[in-house]
Amino acid sequence: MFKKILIANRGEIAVRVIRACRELGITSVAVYSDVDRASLHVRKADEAYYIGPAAASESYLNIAEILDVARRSGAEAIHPGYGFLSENAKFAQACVDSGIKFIGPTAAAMEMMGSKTRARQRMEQAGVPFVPGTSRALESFDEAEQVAARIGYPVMLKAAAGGGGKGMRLVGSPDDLESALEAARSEAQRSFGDSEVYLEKYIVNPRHIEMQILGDEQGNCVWLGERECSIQRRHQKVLEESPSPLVDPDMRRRMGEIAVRVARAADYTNAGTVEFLSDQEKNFYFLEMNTRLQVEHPVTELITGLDLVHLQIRIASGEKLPFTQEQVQIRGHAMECRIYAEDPDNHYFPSPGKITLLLAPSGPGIRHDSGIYEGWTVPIDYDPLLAKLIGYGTDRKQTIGRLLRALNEYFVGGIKTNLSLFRRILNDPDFQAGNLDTGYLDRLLALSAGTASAPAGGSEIAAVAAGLFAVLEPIAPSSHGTSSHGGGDRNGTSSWKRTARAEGLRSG
Ligand code: MV4
Repeated sequence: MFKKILIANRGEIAVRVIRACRELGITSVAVYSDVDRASLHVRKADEAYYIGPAAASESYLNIAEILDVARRSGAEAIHPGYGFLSENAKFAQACVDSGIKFIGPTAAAMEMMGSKTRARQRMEQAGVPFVPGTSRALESFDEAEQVAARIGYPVMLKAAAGGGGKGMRLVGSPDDLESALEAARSEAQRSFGDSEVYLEKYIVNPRHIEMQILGDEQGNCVWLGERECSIQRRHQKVLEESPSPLVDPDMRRRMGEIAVRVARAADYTNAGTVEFLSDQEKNFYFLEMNTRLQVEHPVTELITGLDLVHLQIRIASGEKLPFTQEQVQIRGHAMECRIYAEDPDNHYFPSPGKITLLLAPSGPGIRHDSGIYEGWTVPIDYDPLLAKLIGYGTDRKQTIGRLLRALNEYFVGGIKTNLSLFRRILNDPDFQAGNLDTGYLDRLLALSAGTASAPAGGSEIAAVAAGLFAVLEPIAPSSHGTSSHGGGDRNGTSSWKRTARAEGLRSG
C-alpha cells in the first residue's frame, strides 16, 4: 500500500480524497494555487505545496510542476479527482514515465474513450448496443446525407473529440444538413484541434443513466448500479440519484453487464462510468465512458456501502477487488444535490464571494461533502461547486423527505447559492413521481420564470411550479436563459421542447 499520495485537485473532491487517505493511514499531499492558500483542502491535508497562479493552466493543469511536487514530497501516487488532469492521457502517461502511480485507468484506455469514434468502433466489435449512426469519421456531405436518410431525422452531428455536450449539432431536416456539417466541423476544429465529426440518430427527450464500474489490474470487473442524471441544465448536472426510478432489476442487470463489457473491451482498470441514453420504453444505448471518479460517486457509495476512493487506491496499489459481483448488494435510495455558488435570480451565473455564515445540515441519512468553511472566500477562478448534499434512506420517498429537512437546516450567508432550486425540484410532483428526462429542468425553470408566458390550458405541473415559486421566491422581472426561448407557445408540445433543447445545445 502507498505511504503518501498527492491529490492533484482542489475543493470538495480534494477533501474527499484526503479523508480517504487519512482513513487508510496514508499521508496526503495537497497542492494549491495563489487563490487557494487558505482553502479547506490545504488545511485538511498533511502537507501542502504551492504550484502557481490562479489560472488553472498555470497551476492545477501544470503537469511538470505537479510531478515535481510529487518527486519533492516523496508521493508514490497521484489521485487526480475529477476535472483538471483527471482524463488527460498525457498526464497519466507522464506519471508512469516518472515512476509515479496514476490512480485511475491507463493512458491507453483514456485515449480510446477520448475518441468517440474509436470508442464506437470498439463497442461495435464487442457487441455493445450504441446509438445508431456512423462509427467512423464522416468523409463527405454525400455520406452524411445517405446515413441520415437511412437512420431518419432528426440526427445529431458530434465531434469525435467532444463529449459532455461539447461540439454537438442537432439537424432536424435534410435541408439543414450541409450547413450544420460545415459548422460542426469548424467548431470541432476550433474547440478540439480536430475536425472529425460523426453522426447519430437523435434520441428525443432521453434519460441520462450511467453505470458505475470498477476494474482491478488482475482482470476482474464489477458493476455497482446506475445513477439517474437526467436533472441537468446546459450539460451541468444538478441532481443525481440511485437507483433510477426507471430501472427495474432486470434492466439494471442488463445495463450492468453491458457496462462491464464496455470496460473489458477497453482493458479498463480502476473506477469508471459508462453513460447511456435511455428512452422511456427502457431501450438504452451506450453513449460514452467517463474515465474518472465522478462528482456523483457518493450516491453509489451509499446504496452499495462501498468506499469508491478506498477501492480506487487499493486497486492502484495492485490489490485485487475484495468482492465479487454476487457480493454487491444494492440497498436503499440515495440522492445528491450539487450546491453551487450561483445566483438563481441572475441566470444561475457564478456568484463568488466571502462566506459570512455557514450552517451545514447533518442528522439521519445526510452526508455533506464540502470544500468550504465560514470566513472563506470562494474564488471566481474555478468551477463554482461548493458542496454536495447527499441524502440516503430506505426508499425514494424517505430520501426526499430527509433532503427537504436538511435543506431547511442549510444556510450559506454572504454569497448566492442554488439551494432554493432543490426545494423546488424535491417538491415538484413530476419529480416525486420519477417522471424525468433531460429536458426536465429546463421545463421546470421555464414554467416558473414569469407568469405572462405560463402555459395556457391548466397544466398541472405549471400550476404547482408557479405556486411554489410564488411562495419560495419573489417573482424575478427577467426570465431565465432558456425560458425566453419558449416564445409564446408554452403548452408543453414537443416542438417547444425541441427548440429549447436545440438552443441549450448551441450554447453548451
Ligand atoms: C445525444 C442526445 C440525443 N441523441 N445523442 C449531451 C451530452 C453528451 N454526453 C451527449 N448528449 C446528448 N447526446 C443523441 N444521439 C441528447 C444529448 C443530451 C443530453 C444527454 C445527457 C444528459 C443531458 C443531455 C441534455 C441534452 C442533450
